[in-house]
Amino acid sequence: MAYETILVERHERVGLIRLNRPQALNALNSVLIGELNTVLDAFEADRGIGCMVLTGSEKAFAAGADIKQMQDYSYPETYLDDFITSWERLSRARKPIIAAVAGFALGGGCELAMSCDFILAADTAKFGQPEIKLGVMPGAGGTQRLTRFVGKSKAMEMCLTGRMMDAAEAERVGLVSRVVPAADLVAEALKVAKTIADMSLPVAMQTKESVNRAYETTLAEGIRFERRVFQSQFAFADQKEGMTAFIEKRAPKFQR
Ligand code: CO8
Repeated sequence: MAYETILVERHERVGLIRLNRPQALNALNSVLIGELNTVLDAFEADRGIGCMVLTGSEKAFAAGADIKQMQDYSYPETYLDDFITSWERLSRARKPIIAAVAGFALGGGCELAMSCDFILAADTAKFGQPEIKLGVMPGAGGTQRLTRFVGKSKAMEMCLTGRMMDAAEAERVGLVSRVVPAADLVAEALKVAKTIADMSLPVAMQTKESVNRAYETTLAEGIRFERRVFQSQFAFADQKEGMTAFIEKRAPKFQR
């Protein structure tokens, strides 16, 4: 299927989604979010996909929500249209999804990247929540997710001044998992995604769910949740296969 604002590729068990509005530095409009959500639904329903990668162009992951679309929005419209709620589909993805960020990830673009499970950055990446310069504040999770990633002091400074953070700073403060040369970004993201896609799919999904619990509950509740899920994994054939393969010194063949 052809889309107007994204490009979609399959690399064996990895689904690759490229944001593709080059004329607007991949600014996120409602068509793009709708198309992204359609592809996420399709990849999630597809047993042949074990991991996803979301990326942009060399110049921009996404330079934010589309300012030209938002400019004339009224408060009743934002409320009645439930503006932004459709963006939550990404954070509800059950399968692992990696953000591969080169260039600008600003405003809603930074929020979109933070809604993925982890961020792999090119050395050209620049992150920021510049909404305050437009007379608004982050509205798709920026004040909450950035604070959890980098702590109060740095998040407060970024949101109050709108300054950008480069890739080295983003790695130092834990916003991104790793920085790689820009030319290698997508290949490296696909390689990491393949590693994940080759694991047991239900175990990878449960691992993601469990790590996310760390953000949503107390430590004691999170530990209890983890233990119950871990115990239940002894019902999977993949547990027998994984441990047997180790003992037999061979690669495991997980069911999908
Ligand atoms: N929206 C719409 N168009 C954009 C956006 C954007 N966010 N960013 C860039 N563009 C367009 C420019 O208008 C320009 O178009 P044209 O050629 O027609 O004038 C084209 O992309 C290229 O941009 P520039 O010429 O500005 O390129 P530069 O390399 O000079 O600058 C920057 C790059 C620094 C990234 C600059 O474009 C910029 O500052 N962009 C805006 C960044 C920003 O403020 N982002 C936050 C937006 S608000 C937001 O994301 C709120 C999210 C809350 C949730 C929203 C839910 C929908």
